[in-house]
Amino acid sequence: MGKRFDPGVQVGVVIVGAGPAGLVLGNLLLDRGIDCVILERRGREAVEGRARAGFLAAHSVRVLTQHGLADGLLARGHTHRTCLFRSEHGEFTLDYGELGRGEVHTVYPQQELVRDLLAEYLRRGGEIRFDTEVEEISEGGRVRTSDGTDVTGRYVAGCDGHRGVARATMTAHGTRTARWDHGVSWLAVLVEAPPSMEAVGYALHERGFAGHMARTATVTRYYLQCPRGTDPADWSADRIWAELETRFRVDEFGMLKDGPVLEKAVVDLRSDVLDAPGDGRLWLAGDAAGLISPSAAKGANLAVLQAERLAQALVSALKHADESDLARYAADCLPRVWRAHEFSHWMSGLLHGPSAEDTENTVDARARYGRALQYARLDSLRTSRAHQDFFAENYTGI
Ligand code: RFL
Repeated sequence: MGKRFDPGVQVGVVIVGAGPAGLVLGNLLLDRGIDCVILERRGREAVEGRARAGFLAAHSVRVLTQHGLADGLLARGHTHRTCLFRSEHGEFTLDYGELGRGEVHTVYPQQELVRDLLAEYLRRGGEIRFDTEVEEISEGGRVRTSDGTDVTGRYVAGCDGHRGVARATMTAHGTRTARWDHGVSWLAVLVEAPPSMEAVGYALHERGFAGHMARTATVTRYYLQCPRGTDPADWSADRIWAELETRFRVDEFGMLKDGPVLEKAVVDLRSDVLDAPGDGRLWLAGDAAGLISPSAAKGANLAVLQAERLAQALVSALKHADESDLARYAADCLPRVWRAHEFSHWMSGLLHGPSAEDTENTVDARARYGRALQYARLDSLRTSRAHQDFFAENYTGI
């Protein structure tokens, strides 16, 4: 793909992984005349077909626009400005576009963004090798791949997700990880049906959380909180729709628009952040540097933020032999990363209430306490303008 890569030559940056982080980084480096190669373990079709995120924060849209990467999302994405909370106490809608900093989301499926970024990367003359798994990253920037070739980079950018080799390399060298297990899982479902509401829908229910997120005019994402260890195969389409209807209280609020289930997968809600997202020749961005639970839809947005910062730092290092931006990369990103985690963590508490472990307790005082806190949070959000502004700022911000 692209011009033939010569394994004997040292490149400026070897990028591991062609997700949002790797592809944004690659595009920004090419734009500044830095040579790079992306090594991706999957095939092109798999990379372009992986449906995950959909909500882009205003900051991400600004970065992508500024670097000529937003044509697709500006043409085909649509803005989203309201979210709705439904519970046994009724429902209310927050027009977050009118609150906080007045920012909105752009809804654009991650696989379409990845497709656009890849097309642009190739148009800019970038090299990418699909079906090439990185097995080892050595000191000195040498990267060993599954086909036995070594590729050496002046720098290596680990953009290979939270189970990737880049993170394993950092932790093997003593980098510590701060980690939180939210103790719940979501059955993440994509259905071929138009959105049922204009807003993002959050349903709080004693049977667990349910979520509704628009993707396109014909595809909608739903989430159902489920116990750890749930097998998606146990969830037939009928069971999924029945549970969504119960948790969204359709008897009271009206039916959901149903349709065939296209995809279902279980996501365990876990978050972690590496103390140091890089050192020496190896620098990490996106999920490789930290995984964030999907409660507040921040993951892809953090990936864009970090890729942009890392690109700037690598350009200074490679063009001006100045590594001070690289040295500052962690300090530059981590406060914003932690703000996103703090908000995501709060959202997780709002959406989930007590864990299954608590509700199964015979003495369920802890469960009742957790449930009451959940509703106190919701009530504060429903009634306090100050809280609503704070929510909106964090919900759309990065
Ligand atoms: P990715 O997207 O995981 O890409 C990593 C790439 O690296 C490749 N790779 C390797 N390649 C070579 N050698 C190896 N050894 C390799 N190991 C891995 C992989 O094949 C892959 O192509 O990481 P990146 O770029 O950091 O991007 C992160 C985002 O994908 C992720 O944070 C978001 O999808 C999270 N997320 C959401 N984020 C949002 O901002 N808004 C959302 O609405 C949102 N919804 C979601 C989400 C994540 C979800 N799941 C499935 C966890 C909804 C869901 C259901």
